[in-house]
Parts: sequence; structure tokens; C-alpha cells
Amino acid sequence: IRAFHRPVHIIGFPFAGGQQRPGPEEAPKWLFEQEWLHQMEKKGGVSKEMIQVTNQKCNQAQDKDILEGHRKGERNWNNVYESCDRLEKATAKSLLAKQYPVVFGGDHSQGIGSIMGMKQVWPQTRILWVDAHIDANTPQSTLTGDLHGGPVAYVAGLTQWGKKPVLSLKHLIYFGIRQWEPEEMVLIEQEKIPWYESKLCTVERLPQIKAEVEKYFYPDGKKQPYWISFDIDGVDYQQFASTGTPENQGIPLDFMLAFFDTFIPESVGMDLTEVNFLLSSGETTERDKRIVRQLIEKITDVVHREKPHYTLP
Ligand code: B3U
Ligand code: MN
Ligand code: MN
Repeated sequence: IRAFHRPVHIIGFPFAGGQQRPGPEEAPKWLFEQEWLHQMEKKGGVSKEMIQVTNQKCNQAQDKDILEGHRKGERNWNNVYESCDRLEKATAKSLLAKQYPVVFGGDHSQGIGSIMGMKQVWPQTRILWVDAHIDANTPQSTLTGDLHGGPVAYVAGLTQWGKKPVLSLKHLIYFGIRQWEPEEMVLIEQEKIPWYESKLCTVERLPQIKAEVEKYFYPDGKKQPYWISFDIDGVDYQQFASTGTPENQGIPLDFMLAFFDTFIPESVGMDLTEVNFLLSSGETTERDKRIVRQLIEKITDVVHREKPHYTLP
């Protein structure tokens, strides 16, 4: 057993109900069966918990159901709500136990639950959103009706979720976005939300990015911790392909690893979402599984090694 600053708590969220492709619900089940993860648990400072959701499956209901269903433009709202509610409680509990939660999904609708739970413990956190997508669609702007395209809109109160909004849009920065509905980009422009194109995301530029992020978030110099919401589709498609809505280009993996070194010591926890091994095959799947392992090992290493740059709750 070795010493560590914070324990990592992997919260599996086996949920595909925020979108229409089977697969993201299987990723945490795969992860929890890995021998390398068992070895990490044995060494200490790593634990895991699987959230029980009522219905893990994706929802492929088409227009008629969306239009006539519980809430227009929000496919599967009831199930996403109930599942996120459970995740919200588990995330808050993990943080109160002074753990570093890694919420391993599952599709990105999980961000509604994880962020609402996290904000109960850490109301002042700033959010670093790594994604190919803006994820700020409302029932009015969405073309798919998929709730994983809207977590930012719900936590920020751009549209009703049925809970108190927890996020100010002044407390959000994006990395890697390259696909959006027009209304989402209007929002970014109106609110002047900073965003980094993938081509700006290089290891060499990271110190500069960190300085810019701090200047933007903390003009008075008083720092607050971060929550990282990491959608794996933010990563370059050539480097990681096992995901539901891939877009061209993207953030290089070496940037993400360095990003963890830079921002994990200042963060309270993170989402890791949209891993879907059912959408790749053969050597690509094997490669992507190795990458997930590499990411989890890197996250754990930094969480253990670095003293948090803020006081635990
Ligand atoms: N903007 C599209 C696509 C999408 C959003 N998030 C993901 N895909 N992962 C939508 O469905 O809202
Ligand atoms: Mn995405
Ligand atoms: Mn996303």
C-alpha cells in the first residue's frame, strides 16, 4: 500500500438513455471487469461503485414519441431524470467522503446528475468542458431530441430540468468543440464563453492556456476548483474511434494527458463519457481499450501524487 493524497472513486454509470446508439451502457461494465483495475484497487486508493439505473438502454423512439411524449424535444426525459437523480446523490456523497470521483459513463446526459451533485458540495467550481460538441441544446434547438446534446443547457437553467440551475455560463470554458447547432454558437457568442479549437490544444500551448483560463475565471485572483467534464469524442477521431457521435479532427491524446497533469490538482473530480466499444471493431477496439486504461492510470497517478491545490470539504 502506498501513500496518496486523495483516493480515486470510479463511479460507473451504465446508461445509454440520453442518445440512440447501444453501447455506452456497456463501457463501465467492461471497465469494472478489467484485471488491471482490480490490481489498482488492491494497491489502494482506488474504489469503484456501479450506479443502479432502472433502464440502461438507449431510446430510439422516433418523432411521434418525442412530440407526443412526456416532454417535447426531450427523448426519454423520465428515464434520464431518474438516472441522473441517483448519480447526483452518489457524486455528492463521494465528494463529501473526500474522494476524487471519476464518473465513468455512459452517455453525456450524465453531466446533469454529476454536476448537480458536485455543485451541492462545491458551489463555486468552474467547469472545463472537453468535447466535440457544445452540449447546450434545448428542446427548441435540438435536431435529435437526444438529451446528451443538452446537459449544459439544463445545469445552467437555459431550459427547465425541474431542479434549481447550478451553473453560471461565466463559469464554463470549452475545449475541442467542432460541431454545433446554430443556436448553440449564438449562445457562446452572446455569453462570450471562451472556447479552444482543437488545433490550439497542443502540449506546448498548455501553460499559456492555463494562464488564460485563470485570467478569465479569476480576475480578482481568488482561485476556485474545477470540475472536468470530459467527453471522449473531444479526442481526435484518428486516435480514438469508439464513440457514438465522432467528428473529424479533434484534440490530440498527448494534450489530454498533459491537461490532466495541469488541471487535476486543481479539480474536485470529473466525468469521462461516451465510450462505446460496440461501434468499433478488431484492432481499433483493442487500441481504444488500451487508451481508456492509459487515461484511468494517468488520472489515478495524478490524483494520488499531487496534493490538491484547495482545501477538501
Ligand atoms: N449536437 C448533436 C450531437 C451531439 C451532441 N452531443 C453528442 N452528440 N455527443 C445533438 O444531438 O444534440
Ligand atoms: Mn460529444
Ligand atoms: Mn458531450
